[in-house]
Amino acid sequence: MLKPEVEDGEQSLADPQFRADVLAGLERRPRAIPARWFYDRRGSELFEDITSVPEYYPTRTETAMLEHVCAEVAEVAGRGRAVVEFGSGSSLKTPLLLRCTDPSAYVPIDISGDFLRESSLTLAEAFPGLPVLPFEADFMRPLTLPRAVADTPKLGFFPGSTIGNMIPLMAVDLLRTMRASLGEGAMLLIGMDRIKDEATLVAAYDDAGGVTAAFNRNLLDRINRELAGTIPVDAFAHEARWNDDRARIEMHLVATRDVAFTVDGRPFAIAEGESIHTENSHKYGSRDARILLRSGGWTPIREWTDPDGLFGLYLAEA
Ligand code: AVI
Repeated sequence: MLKPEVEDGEQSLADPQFRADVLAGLERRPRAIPARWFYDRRGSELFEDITSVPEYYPTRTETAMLEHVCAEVAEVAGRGRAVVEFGSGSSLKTPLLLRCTDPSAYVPIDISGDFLRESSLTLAEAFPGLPVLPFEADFMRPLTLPRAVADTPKLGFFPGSTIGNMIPLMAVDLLRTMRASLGEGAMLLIGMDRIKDEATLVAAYDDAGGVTAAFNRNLLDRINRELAGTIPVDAFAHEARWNDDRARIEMHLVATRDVAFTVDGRPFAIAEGESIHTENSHKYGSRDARILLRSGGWTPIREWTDPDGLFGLYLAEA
């Protein structure tokens, strides 16, 4: 997804889907740009930084949980499955799972080939003898997995509560797609962040050090870089809001003054106080998570949470 920077006046070389999503998103009301566009190189680095800020509990909580529940996952799922990780990214939680499930192969799937290649090499070194079969693909679409694992039962792995970044309708679609991609007899280990008090949730998405704010505003920098935009980034404030009706944290970029700018030559005006909605992060209680899984064609068979009930891990079977 990395694209060269564009000089003023040069024709933009950006991803056509990025251009289409940004222009349509700025045009519509309320204005909204899909969160997937956060993740250029800088955005991916900033996300890695977020995972270690004190307020952002999901990553460290889920990682600690994995260490504890892994043996039980192995017991229920059985050894020798092919572990298929959806959106493997930098795969930091993966070794924890691979160590105890004794897989026959590891198939990391990611849309970003750069990340995928780097993390696959690291894992292959850490697990000599384990076939690591990186698969550059968009896991939102049905996939035919590598032939080497065609006849092996799969254990899908979808940590990080990434499912929460989709509206429930899309989340259900994705679960169904995963079921189809993983095939007969598959199991799925999935992480979902839980509903909790508003202050903890808002702080996790608006840390005092401003890392999440930088992550959010990097989207505007990216638009300026790749779509010849003239957005005055300093005129937008990061805001994290808890939407109780929809059980989700929303991230917004709110104009702190009236602004006018162009993107790809198209003019836009945003009034003070108006926002661009940039991300949803849905939270699921235990029942909600089980209903979601069942709606997506999966039967939940085990679930775990941490001592503070912050995060949920679910093991389900197809
Ligand atoms: C990737 N995803 C699960 C993160 C989340 O918590 O929704 C993205 C994120 N956005 C702001 N902080 C983290």
